[in-house]
Amino acid sequence: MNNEIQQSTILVVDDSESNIEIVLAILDNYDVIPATSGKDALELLASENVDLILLDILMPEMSGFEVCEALKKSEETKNIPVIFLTAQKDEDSIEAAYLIGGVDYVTKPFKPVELLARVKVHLELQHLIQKLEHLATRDALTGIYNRRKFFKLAEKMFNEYDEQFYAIMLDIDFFKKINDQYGHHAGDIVLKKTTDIISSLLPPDSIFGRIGGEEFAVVLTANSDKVVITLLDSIVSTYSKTSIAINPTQKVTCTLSCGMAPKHQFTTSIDVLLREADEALYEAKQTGRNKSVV
Ligand code: GH3
Ligand code: MG
Ligand code: MG
Ligand code: MG
Repeated sequence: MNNEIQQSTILVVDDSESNIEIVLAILDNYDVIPATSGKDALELLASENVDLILLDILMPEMSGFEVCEALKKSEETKNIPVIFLTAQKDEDSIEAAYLIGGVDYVTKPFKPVELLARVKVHLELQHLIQKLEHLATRDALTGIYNRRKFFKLAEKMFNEYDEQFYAIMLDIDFFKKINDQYGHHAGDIVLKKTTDIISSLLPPDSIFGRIGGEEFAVVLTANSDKVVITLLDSIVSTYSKTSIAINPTQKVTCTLSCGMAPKHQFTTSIDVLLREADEALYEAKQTGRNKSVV
C-alpha cells in the first residue's frame, strides 16, 4: 500500500468501547484515534490532523448526524471524509447520512475486509483530492499561491477587515537580464529563491502569491502603516544583500521594487486596493528601483 495512505490518521467515534476495540484491531496498520462521544470527537479535531472519520450514528447526547453536520459547517473539518459505521439499516438513515455529507455507509456487523477496503478507497480519494487541490492553487515553480488562489484568498481577507489591511505588489528589478545573461534555468532558480526570502520575512498569516512572471503580491493585516513600511524596507534590504547561487560556481544578486496601499474607508474592492499598490510599485520603478513606495 502507498506509504502516505498507510500513515493516515483515522478518527473512530463510537459510544461503545467494545465496538472501538473491534475497529482498532481491524485498522491496526493505521494510526487510529478513538473517541467515545461526538463532543470528544469535535474537541480532538480541533488539535489533531485527521484524514478520515468513522462515525457511529446512535450515540447519547450527540448523534452521528449532528456530529457530521457540525463537521461540515467548519472550514477546518468540512473536507474530512466521513464514513458512517452503524447498526441502523433503515432507508431514512442511509439517505440522511449521504445528504448531510457522508461519503459511505457501512452497517454493523460488517465484514472486516469490506471495512478495510472502503477505508482504503476513501483515503486514496482524499489523497488525490488534496493533490489536485495543491496543483490547482499553487504556482508550480515557487510553491506559493497562484494568481487565481491569491485573488480568491485576498478578496476573502479584504472582506473580513475594515482597516489595518494592506496590499503589496513586488517586482524583481531587471529580471530579464538574469535570463538573458545566465539562461532561463538560472532565472527560475532566482524566482524560487526570491519567494523563499520573501516568505521567510512575512508574518505567518499573510497571503502571498505569484501573480505574473516575476511579480508577486501580498495581503496582510498589521497594526499600522509604519509596521508594513518597516517590513517592506527589511524585505528590500535583505533581498539586495542575499547572493543567489545559480550554479555551483556563480552567484547573482538582484533587487526588488515594492508598492504598498492601505485599505481605507473608501476602498471599494480588493481590485482597487491592488491597483493602488501597483501604482505605488510603478512609482518605485520610476524613481530608481530597489525600494518601496506607499
Ligand atoms: P523591471 O525592472 O522594469 O521590472 O524589468 P524586468 O526585466 O524585471 O521586467 P520585464 O517585464 O521586462 O521582464 C520580465 C522577464 O521575466 C521577462 C520574462 O521572460 C521573464 N519571466 C517571466 N516568467 C518567467 C519564468 O517563469 N522563468 C523565467 N526564468 N523567466 C520568466
Ligand atoms: Mg452507538
Ligand atoms: Mg521586473
Ligand atoms: Mg514585471
